[in-house]
Amino acid sequence: MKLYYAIGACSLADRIALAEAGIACEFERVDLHTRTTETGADYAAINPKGYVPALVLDSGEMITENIAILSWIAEQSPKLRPEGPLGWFRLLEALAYISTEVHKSFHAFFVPDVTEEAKDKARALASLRLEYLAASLGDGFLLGHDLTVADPYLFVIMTWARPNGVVLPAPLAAYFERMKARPAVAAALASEGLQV
Ligand SMILES: N[C@@H](CCC(=O)N[C@@H](CS)C(=O)NCC(=O)O)C(=O)O
Repeated sequence: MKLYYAIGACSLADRIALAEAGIACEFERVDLHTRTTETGADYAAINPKGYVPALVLDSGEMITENIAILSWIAEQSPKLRPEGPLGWFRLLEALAYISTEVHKSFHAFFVPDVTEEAKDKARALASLRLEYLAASLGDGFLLGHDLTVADPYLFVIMTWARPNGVVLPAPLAAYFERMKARPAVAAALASEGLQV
């Protein structure tokens, strides 16, 4: 199995989730500017979408999109999804919110030629989206007492907050530290040479 990733990108969520699940995986870095991989391969030929993440399974089949990859990991490792009759749907609900509302609210910080005014608007929207999560967060994880695959995704987006002037609400700042202290998270950060 191989995960195509870029340093510090949302693909880090999949790397962390794979580590939490104990799933062995190879990793191949993608340069998102040149769209080539560290082995010199043309990434667009591997994943026509051109962006990371992409997970190539041992069967050779490829899964793209964080929601799909993280759901696949949760299927392999049921401890990483919430229990109960609505557990699966609570997970999809959280992943969809993180992807389409939280992740997307950071878009302005990663594209060229964005005005400061537009970035200010993005900061306000990102704060609003994070406030919603902070309001229901206890002293555990996003969906309760146990970590699920939604947590690494939220964590990675929070690593983008401070460098872009988005202030984390207090409950999320504490949660960020709890996540950082997990061995799988620390190992994944170290693998990409990141200090957050
Ligand atoms: N819809 C995709 C979005 C993934 C995404 O935004 N990837 C970013 C890195 S976090 C990327 O590769 N951007 C480069 C590009 O779009 O060209 C998903 O949820 O997996």
